[in-house]
Amino acid sequence: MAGEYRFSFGPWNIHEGADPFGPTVRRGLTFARKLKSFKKLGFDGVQFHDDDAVPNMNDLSPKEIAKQAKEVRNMLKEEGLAAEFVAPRLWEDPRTIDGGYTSNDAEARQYAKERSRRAIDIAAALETKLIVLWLAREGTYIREAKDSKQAVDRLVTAINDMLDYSPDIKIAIEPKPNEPMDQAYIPTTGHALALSYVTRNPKRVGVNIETAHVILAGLDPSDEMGFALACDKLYTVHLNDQNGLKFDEDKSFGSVNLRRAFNQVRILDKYNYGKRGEFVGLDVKAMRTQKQDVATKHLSNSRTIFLRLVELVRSLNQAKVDQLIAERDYEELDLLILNHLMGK
Ligand code: 3MF
Ligand code: MG
Repeated sequence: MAGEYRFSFGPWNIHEGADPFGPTVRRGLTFARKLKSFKKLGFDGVQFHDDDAVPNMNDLSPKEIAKQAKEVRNMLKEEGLAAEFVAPRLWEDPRTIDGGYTSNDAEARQYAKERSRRAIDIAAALETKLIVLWLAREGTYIREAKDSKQAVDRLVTAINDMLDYSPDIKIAIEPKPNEPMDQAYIPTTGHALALSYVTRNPKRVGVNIETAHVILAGLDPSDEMGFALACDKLYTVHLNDQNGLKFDEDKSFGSVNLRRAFNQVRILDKYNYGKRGEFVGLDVKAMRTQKQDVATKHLSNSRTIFLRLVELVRSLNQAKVDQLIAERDYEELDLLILNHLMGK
């Protein structure tokens, strides 16, 4: 069963444990060292920010960027790994303090456009067609700072530019309702898919659904996945977990609410997610308390839980489920699911 699914994570998921209130608590590992751990942990795919692949890209010409990215592609090949996607990291540069695509400053918007094109070049060099857009700073801290209609028009312009720049790529928007901004312009799957339909080529614009982001929006992750599947737009997922409405926690998959995790796996497995090459992507963070030599368990554990939940999904007595639905006895169905999750 493990072989039916291919798993991915990003190098930022192995990290030093700094948080807004305290410094790093673990040694940093080089990108090359991190790459060595993918296969050992049971992963075949690597998610990239553009500058994970080419760290100093702002100082390089497009040609130099492509050359460095090709070296990374060779490193991946040596490890037997594939790049899953490249995401332009538009939230760290001083020019994008007020956002990239939706900034009020035309120079910042120009930078965001150029940077996105370079991310697409990097994706080509890494041999992936998927671009993820986490629209981190495309929002506001106060309502009056930007014009919301104009902001969405600008997002469409930016996405159209990327689609025109490369006929090969597909774009997966990763919605998130808040953090770092107070209000993000594309907070949910519904917003992302509506945005897709006003771009030049809706067939190439879909979503990356992250469990924690959906929970922060007060919605159900498996329902959001079902929505995207119905629109044939679930290009990838960022599985993790989230304990209520607080900062984005990126906890291990299933660690807060096993039933919620079960239902995500259930909808994915039912509708053959992965059969067209989609990865089961994780976006999980090790707890700050975790010691150096055991600071990748959040990754292997999340993968293990996913696979155990696949078993549970497939061993659920579906005939019984159907019967209880027909009888409209949802109390009994509730108990059936809870018992099943408890191994009874
Ligand atoms: C933020 C995120 C990001 C994105 C990543 C890829 C750091 O909440 O989830 O992870 O997933 O940047 O776009
Ligand atoms: Mg994410």
